[in-house]
Amino acid sequence: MENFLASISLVSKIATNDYVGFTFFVGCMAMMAASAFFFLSMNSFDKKWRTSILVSGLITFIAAVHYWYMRDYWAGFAESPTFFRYVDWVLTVPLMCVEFFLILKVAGAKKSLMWRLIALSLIMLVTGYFGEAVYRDSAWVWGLISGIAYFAIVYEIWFGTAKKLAEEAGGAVLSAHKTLCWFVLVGWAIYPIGYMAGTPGWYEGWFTGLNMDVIYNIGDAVNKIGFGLVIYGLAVAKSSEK
Ligand SMILES: *C/C=C(C)/C=C/C=C(C)/C=C/C1=C(C)CCCC1(C)C
Repeated sequence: MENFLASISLVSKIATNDYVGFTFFVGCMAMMAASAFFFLSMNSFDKKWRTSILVSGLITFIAAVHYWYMRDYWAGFAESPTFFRYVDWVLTVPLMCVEFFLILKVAGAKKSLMWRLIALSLIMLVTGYFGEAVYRDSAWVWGLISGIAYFAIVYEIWFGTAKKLAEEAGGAVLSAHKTLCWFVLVGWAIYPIGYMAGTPGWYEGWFTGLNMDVIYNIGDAVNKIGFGLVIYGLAVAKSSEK
């Protein structure tokens, strides 16, 4: 009877040492709370900033929905939900590139900057998926290609056109841009660590004891919610200027 109830139950147990299950659960809740926060605060800002806050909310909302599924998937199969993970990223990381464009629009950012960042992010993620899910035996090669695309993004925002535009805009836009640059350099660097912890390769043993999903879950919380809060802070600063 008990087994029967367990098999039809909508809730699974989470063991006290199941850090993956725990971080999926908390991650899901945090993404939901962040989405409610961004959406509900939208109307208190000037029209110009509402789109940026909306995109912040969409990023955490899309993640919340994927975390809902990933939490369930992990509870049911005790396997990494790699497919859902990458679908989430393919939708949310390009939106983070859109955020860079939106805040730099005041300085005359062109759509080509946005599309360049989006294209690089898609190369980074699709090659990462190949290494993690399809061609695991050559994971390091795919990881390397992905890493090159990642550094191209870092270069563009730290030293390229995006940087010049941020300098032209100055003030709060420049300082928000700088903080976002740090998120991409340090916060996004969490992901290749997770990748190396979870795929076979010559780097095996570097990160033993670390779990790929736990690392990805921490990375997502830091980057998606943190990124959104930087944009929120910028909108607050800009709306109180006048
Ligand atoms: C909200 C999700 C975010 C910000 C995801 C970012 C993901 C990355 C920066 C992933 C990067 C990777 C590499 C640089 C090399 C190895 C493969 C990846 C895809 C894990």
